[in-house]
Amino acid sequence: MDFNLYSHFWPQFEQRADEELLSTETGVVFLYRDLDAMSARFARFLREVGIATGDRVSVQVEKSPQCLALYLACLRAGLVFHPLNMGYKKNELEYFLNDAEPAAVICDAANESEMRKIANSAGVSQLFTLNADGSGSLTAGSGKTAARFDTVRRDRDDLAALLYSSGTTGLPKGIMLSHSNLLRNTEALVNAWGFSSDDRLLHALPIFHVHGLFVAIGCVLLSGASMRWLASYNAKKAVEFLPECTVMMGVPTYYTRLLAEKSFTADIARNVRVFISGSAPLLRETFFEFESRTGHRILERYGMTETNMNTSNPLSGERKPGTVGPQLPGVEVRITDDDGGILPPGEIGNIQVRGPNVFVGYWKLPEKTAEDFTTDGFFRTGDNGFVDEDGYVSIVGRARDMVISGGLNVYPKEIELFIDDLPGVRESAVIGVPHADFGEAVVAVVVPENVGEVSESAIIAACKAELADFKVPKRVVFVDQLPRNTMSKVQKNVLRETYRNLLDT
Ligand code: MCA
Repeated sequence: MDFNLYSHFWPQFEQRADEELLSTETGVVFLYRDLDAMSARFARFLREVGIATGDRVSVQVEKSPQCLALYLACLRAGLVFHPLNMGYKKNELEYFLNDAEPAAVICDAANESEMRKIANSAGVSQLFTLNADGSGSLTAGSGKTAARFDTVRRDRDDLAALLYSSGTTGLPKGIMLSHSNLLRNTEALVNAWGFSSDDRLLHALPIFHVHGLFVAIGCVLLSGASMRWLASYNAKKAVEFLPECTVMMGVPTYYTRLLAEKSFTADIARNVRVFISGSAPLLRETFFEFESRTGHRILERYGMTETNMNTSNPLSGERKPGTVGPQLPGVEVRITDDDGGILPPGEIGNIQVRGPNVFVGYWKLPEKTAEDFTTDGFFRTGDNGFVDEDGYVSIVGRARDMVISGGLNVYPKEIELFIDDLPGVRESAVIGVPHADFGEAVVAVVVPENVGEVSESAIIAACKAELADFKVPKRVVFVDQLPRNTMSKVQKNVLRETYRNLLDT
C-alpha cells in the first residue's frame, strides 16, 4: 500500500478541482486545483535543485496558502517537512538547523540575511524565501516549472515531518512522524468528528504545530471540506466569519477571547455543528459559559506532538467537561503506576499510549526513544491522569512540569538553563501560573547572587533577546532560596501555590 498522505488527499483534489479549498480573510479564493498546481510546482522545483527523497526542509515562514502548498509539496516529493515557529530567535534556529541537518531552508525575505548566516554555519547551502503574500524566490523559481508532479510512493514508516519538543533536559528533541502516523490519525478524526465535504472550517491556528497543520488541515483535505483561512487568530474576525462555518478548532484561549466579545452570540454560531478544543486544558468555567451563551458543549480532545490525537469527547454522546473523552478508535490508552502495573478506573497514574498514531522515534536519539517506550510498545507520555468507569480520560498533571501557555508548550528546564547563565543569577526555577488569557503563563523564581544585583526587567530583556516570545517570563520574582524536598529537588508545587495569584489582573 502507498502510505503517502498526499495520495490519500488526492481523490479530493481530483474530484473537487474547481471547488473552493480556502478563502483568505480578504476574500482571495484558492480552489483545490490551485493548491494541487502550486504544490506540484514546488515539489518539482525542490527536486530540480537537488533536494532528494528523505531530505529535511526547514521552514520558518508566515502562515499563507503558499506555505500550505509547500507542506503538500514536501509530502508529494517524500521530503520531510520541518516547520519552525516564527518567534524562534538566532540561538534556537542554530540548534534546530544543526540538529535537523536540512537540505534546504525556506524563510521570509525579511529574515534572509540572518537566516543565511545560520544556514551557512549549519552547512545548509540551499535557501529560498517565501513571504506572507506568497512572493519570494521559491515561488519565482518554481513559476516556470510544469504544474504536474507524480507523488512518490511512501512506505508506512517513511517520514513526513519532523517537529521538535523539549523535555526534562531542556534540549529539544526531533519527533519523527511518518506518513502512516498522520494518515491513520486523520482517518480516525474524520470519522470521530463526522467531517464531510459539506464542512467549512474556521482555520485560525498557526501551521507550524500538530493542531493547525495535521489535525485541522488533515481533516479538511481528507474529507473534501473547505476553510475560511485567517493568518492568525483574532476574535473579532472569528465572529465575522463564524456564520459561514460549520466547525471551529482552537486552543482554549481562542474560546475565552470569543466569550469576551459581546457580539459573539448563539446566532453567530448558528451554522456551527461542533467547536473543538485542544492543546491545553479547557477550564470548566469556559465550557459552561460557552454552553450558556451558545448552546454548544465544546468538544475537548487530547493529543501531543509525539502521538497526534489520542482521545476525544464524542460527537454524539456525552461530552464531559474536565475530561478529554475516551480513546479514539485504534488508539490504546492505559494508566499505570510507576512500576508499570496497570491501574483500575479512578486511580491516578501515568498515561501511556499505543497505536498507529504514535511517532516513529526521536531523531538521531535511539536510546532516548527506547527509554520512552515500554517493552510492549506503549509510549510514556509523561502526563498523569485517570480513566473513569465510562472510559473517559482526565488529565491531572504533567510529570515533566511542562507549562502550556496559550496552547504552546514551554519546558521550564530550557528557560532555567538560560536564566542561570545570566550575570548575577545564582539559580532559578520556572513555573506555570494561572493567567486569564493564556490559561497559564511563565514565571521565573530567581535566587540572585547578591540582593539587588539583577533586576526583573534585565532578566526579561535578556530572555526577549534570545528566546521566542511565548517562552519569556511574564514576571520574575526574587527569593533568598528555592524550596527543596529532602532529596534537594526544587518543590515546584510549593512555588506554584505561593505565586498562584501573581498574574491576577
Ligand atoms: C503570544 N504571546 C504569548 C503567547 N502568544 N505569551 C505566552 N503564551 C503565548 N501562547 C506574547 C506575545 O509575544 C506578546 O508579548 C504578548 O504575549 C501578547 O501577544 P498577543 O498579541 O495577545 O498574542 P497573540 O498574537 O494574540 O497570540 C496568542 C495566541 C497564540 C492566539 C493564543 O499564541 C496562538 O495562536 N496559540 C496557539 C498555539 C497552537 O497552535 N498550539 C497548538 C500546539 P509582548 O507583549 O511581550 O510582545 S499543537 C499541540 O499542542 C498538541 C499536539 C495538541 O494537542 O494540539
